[in-house]
Amino acid sequence: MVQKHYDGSSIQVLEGLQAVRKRPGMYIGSTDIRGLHHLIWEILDNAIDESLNGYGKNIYITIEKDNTIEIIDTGRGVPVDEHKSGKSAVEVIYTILHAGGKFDTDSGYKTAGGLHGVGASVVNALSEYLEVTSFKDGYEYKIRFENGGARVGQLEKVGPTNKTGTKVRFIADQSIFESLNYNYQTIKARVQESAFLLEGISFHLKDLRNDKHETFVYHEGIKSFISFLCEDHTTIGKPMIFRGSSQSIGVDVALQYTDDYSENTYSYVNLVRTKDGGTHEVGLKTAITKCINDFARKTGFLKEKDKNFEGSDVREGLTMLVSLSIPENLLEFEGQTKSKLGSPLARSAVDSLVSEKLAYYLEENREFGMTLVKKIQRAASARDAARKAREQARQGKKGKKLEFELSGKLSNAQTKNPKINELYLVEGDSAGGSAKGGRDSKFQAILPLRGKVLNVEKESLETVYKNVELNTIIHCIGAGVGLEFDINDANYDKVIIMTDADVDGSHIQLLLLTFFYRFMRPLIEEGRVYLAQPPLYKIQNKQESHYVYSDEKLQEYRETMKSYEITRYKGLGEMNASQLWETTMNPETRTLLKVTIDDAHQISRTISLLMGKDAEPRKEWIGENVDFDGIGND
Ligand code: 28G
Repeated sequence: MVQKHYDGSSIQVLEGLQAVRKRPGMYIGSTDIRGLHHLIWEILDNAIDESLNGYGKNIYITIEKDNTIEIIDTGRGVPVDEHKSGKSAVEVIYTILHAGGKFDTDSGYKTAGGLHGVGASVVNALSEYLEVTSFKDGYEYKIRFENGGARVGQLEKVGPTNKTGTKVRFIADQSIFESLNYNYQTIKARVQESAFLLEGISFHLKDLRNDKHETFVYHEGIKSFISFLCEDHTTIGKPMIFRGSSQSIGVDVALQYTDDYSENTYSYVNLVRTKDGGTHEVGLKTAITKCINDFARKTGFLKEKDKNFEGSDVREGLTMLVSLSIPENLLEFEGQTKSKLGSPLARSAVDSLVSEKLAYYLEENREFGMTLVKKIQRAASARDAARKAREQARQGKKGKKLEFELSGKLSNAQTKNPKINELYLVEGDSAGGSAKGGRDSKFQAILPLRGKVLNVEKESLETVYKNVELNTIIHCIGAGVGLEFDINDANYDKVIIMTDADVDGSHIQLLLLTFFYRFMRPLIEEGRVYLAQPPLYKIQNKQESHYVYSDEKLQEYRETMKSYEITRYKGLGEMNASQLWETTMNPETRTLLKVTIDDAHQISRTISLLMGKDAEPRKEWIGENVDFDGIGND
């Protein structure tokens, strides 16, 4: 590896850390839990960069009881040599904001941090304290900052060591962040994803708040990743792994068919997820469709008069993973969040690699190829049937007579203001009755759900489009469904799922969320899907009475109130109309949880797992993964 000469002077001095503290959102997006996790990603990305450059095979991440985050890599140690300003390199890195992200990497590949990285100094600016220890060239060095990046003492040469690497410890600043309550699942998902993409690097994750620890290391990289993504699904054939490079773009592709109806794409550029896709995904999908059609014709399955299979038929049940490494000079991103790849060369690189290797694979595995073509043929016929059913559903949207049955009866709002109106989806007729009685009928609409909600992850499109319960919801929201969904036509500003606080209730929540995720995704993306929060208890004595929404709060009241009586609400039906209004529906006093799906792949992967008979993992998962961050009187 060619090493550039480093004297610490190339780092540009731009602005003080004070600017970061004044407007943290500009640097890390927000000061909620998402922004909080950003601090970890920032430091972790630096550790990952170092190991990607070939230095260090282990990375340690620890969440401590006092919310200290400790990250250690076993690389070369962050440089401590003196900069011409008189500051050490490590101090410069941790106190000076860098223009356009981070310093160059050794290899010319801007990696993880290079894409969204704002630099370690931003983390320092937003920390109560931050300590960096560098184990470098035989010595241990340490520097400490407090209160948003003010150095405390000097860079200290602690003494000799035979270790090499970097250790960073920090506590996020309480006065800046809404909470320091790190989510283990969020961190785990990110760490595990990095471990898949960084074949052979071990990630040791520890949570000292509850003595959890896990190590992630995968020696088969994306092959392990795709198997993991499909592990709870019935696979068809083996994972197909294609690897190569063209025009200095490294391409890694993994494909796995399952008997599911949905398709999933995971694309990465220099280890960062490109959730809005881009040219690499286009190249991949074009190549797959082309190869399969070629194969179907070559084998005589498709005759001359037959039409080609469409991409969506070819991709039914297909999970696709594509990971590129692109040198910095070829990187182009698009879109508001810069998470869509624009590089034209990425398209041709992926297309040519997959075209060549998939054609060869099908040739070598003819029997599998034939099974696949038959499956795709079935998908194509089902698509025709679904199209007919969907046209019916769309007629509903345009207000024509419906040719299918609607389930419950919508009690609509009196005004028609899509900017303020709310649709409550309520579990069961009896709770539906109370909700109707209690609501503010000016802007709140109630739709009681009667039947079971379909698990859309398990059913064909045709079944979904014919399902009475879902059709009723589609019809009420009025914005179409699937490809035709147009959020501008939605009749409601908020869709609020209101279920009992029990296992069945959480099951219904999950099924509805799955449906919205698969068929009305913009509704979730725009933060318009909510979960109502009915109280779990009422505690009262002669002096006072309170509705209680959590077990912790109940415990608090128990400790402060003298004699009391507790009512446990098992279901919505146990509250009368005015209680339901007061506790759960009144915008002045209610708590709504906004559903934001942080990690779409986690949801789609987890849903089938959770739909089993075991209720515990499901409840736990909802608690930990659906981001309940829109608390309060929105
Ligand atoms: C533990 C948590 C976070 C890091 C290093 C190692 C070097 C380095 C980091 O250099 C400046 C600019 C481009 C090379 C590089 C050490 C070369 C020689 C490094 C980390 C120099 C920064 N010796 N390890 N930065 N580059 N780990 N972990 O931050 O040319 S940052």
